[in-house]
Amino acid sequence: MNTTLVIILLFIAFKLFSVLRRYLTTTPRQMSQQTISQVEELIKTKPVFVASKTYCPYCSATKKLINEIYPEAYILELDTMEEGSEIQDALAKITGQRTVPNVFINGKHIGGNSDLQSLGKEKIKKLIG
Ligand SMILES: N[C@@H](CCC(=O)N[C@@H](CS)C(=O)NCC(=O)O)C(=O)O
Repeated sequence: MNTTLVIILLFIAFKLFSVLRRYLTTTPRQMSQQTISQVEELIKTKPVFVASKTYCPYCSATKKLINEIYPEAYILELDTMEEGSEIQDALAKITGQRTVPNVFINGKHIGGNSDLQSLGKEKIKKLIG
């Protein structure tokens, strides 16, 4: 009798733990106001700021084009940074864009790689100043 009760209780505890673990791991991270401010500061102070990921082909195309025009661009490789996901969340909150690359020129949000490419070199040069 006691053994059956212990088994039932263990089963219930295990189920509760599984549900709780699923809930905790799918709840979005709380992004700090500090991260949002840091990202806003980068957008404001860097002539060209690109949030990128090392394995992303769109990011490679963006970096290639930017490097031809403005090699001093400030590039963050989010997948190599501990706080990369939090920065990506902050960028999504600020711009509404979650994907990388996420490109800014003189504080202006340009968008992703297709947005940058469609501007063309001359327009990009003008925006950089
Ligand atoms: N149309 C976008 C495509 C960008 C895109 O799909 N990027 C992928 C990485 S290659 C992405 O951000 N995936 C979501 C993520 O990495 O969180 C552009 O031109 O920039």
